[in-house]
Amino acid sequence: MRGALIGCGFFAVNQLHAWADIDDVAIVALCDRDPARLALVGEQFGIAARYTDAEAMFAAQALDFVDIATTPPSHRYLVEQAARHRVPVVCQKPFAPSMEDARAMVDAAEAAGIALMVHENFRWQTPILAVRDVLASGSIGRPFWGRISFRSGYDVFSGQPYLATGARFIIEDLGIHILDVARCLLGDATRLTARTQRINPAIRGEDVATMLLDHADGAVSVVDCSYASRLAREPFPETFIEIDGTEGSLRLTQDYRLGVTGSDGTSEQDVSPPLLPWASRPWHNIQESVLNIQRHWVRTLRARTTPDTSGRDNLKTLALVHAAYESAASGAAVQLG
Ligand code: NAD
Ligand code: 89Y
Repeated sequence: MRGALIGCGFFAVNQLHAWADIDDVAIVALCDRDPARLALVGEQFGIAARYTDAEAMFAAQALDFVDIATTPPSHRYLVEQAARHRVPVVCQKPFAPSMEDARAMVDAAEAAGIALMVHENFRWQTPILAVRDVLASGSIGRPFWGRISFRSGYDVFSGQPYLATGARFIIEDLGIHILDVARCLLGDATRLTARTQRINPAIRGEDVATMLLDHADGAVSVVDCSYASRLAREPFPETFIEIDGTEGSLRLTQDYRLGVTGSDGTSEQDVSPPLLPWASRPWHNIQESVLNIQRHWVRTLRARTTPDTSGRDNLKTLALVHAAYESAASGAAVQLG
């Protein structure tokens, strides 16, 4: 499969390493409007076909897919361009700055008959896959309560300086992942209530968010995230999960320990992600999920099936993000359609 990547920034390097690990897939062209970034990443990965303009790349290259790794303001324009060229597309999260843009992107892909997957990778982390397996086994029964929690004091601004300058920060950047994990584990939400705080005075947006979700089948969850939490042992980028079910409970705790209590008693296992050769701690958990989601994309593209985090599916995750900001602003609960 011949792929191209647009946006050779901070995170795209992980995506390029992961593509290189997948058999029969080659990234044959790169695009970035910044010539210095384009040259640096092109040299690192030995990719000679380089473009500063995506239209020129689509016109010149025969592609089986394109991977969009730019920040959200360019996502709609680039996804619609890919759709015009009938090239299947993977697009980084956050899918779009507005629901209107996101719906237009889904419509454009469906009208062109191309696959569209959002690179929503946290649900593909090895420890979270282990939690999904426990739920699927039925050993804790029907989940009725959950907490999905990501609290850290890690300096994300050094690698991603734009995160400090936007009016919105943690829900849009990080909360989106754990809201997606909540959906994936406990099903779609019907109502959301949120509170936000800004603790770090050096940034513009909120860096703490606390959300309460009502799920369609009756479960309730607390989804909370913080980049203002100074902890005894920095857990970045681990997501902690607590789920209580009718027959037992599970707890995913620090250092990737998964405890499960069911009718057979309690067990605990290490569900650490592997350290891939190109990965580095503490990012290796996120980095391995990039490989997992990209493998999923290749499988679904070959089989002509719909990826789990398709553009249409991701509208529901993005709706939770927008509902959270709306609820935090009004103080009221937001009903989800
Ligand atoms: P970045 O700013 O480092 O890189 C973006 C690159 O895109 C830049 O080199 C920029 O020049 C280029 N670009 C922007 N608009 C372009 C256009 N129209 N045409 C060509 N090139 C263009 O950003 P980043 O930190 O790498 O983040 C990129 C995306 O990845 C963001 O949406 C971010 O939220 C996401 N991200 C995801 C994860 C994850 O785990 N899924 C982790 C980190 C970042
Ligand atoms: O951009 C964010 C993401 O998607 O995962 C972690 C991150 O890099 C910083 O919050």
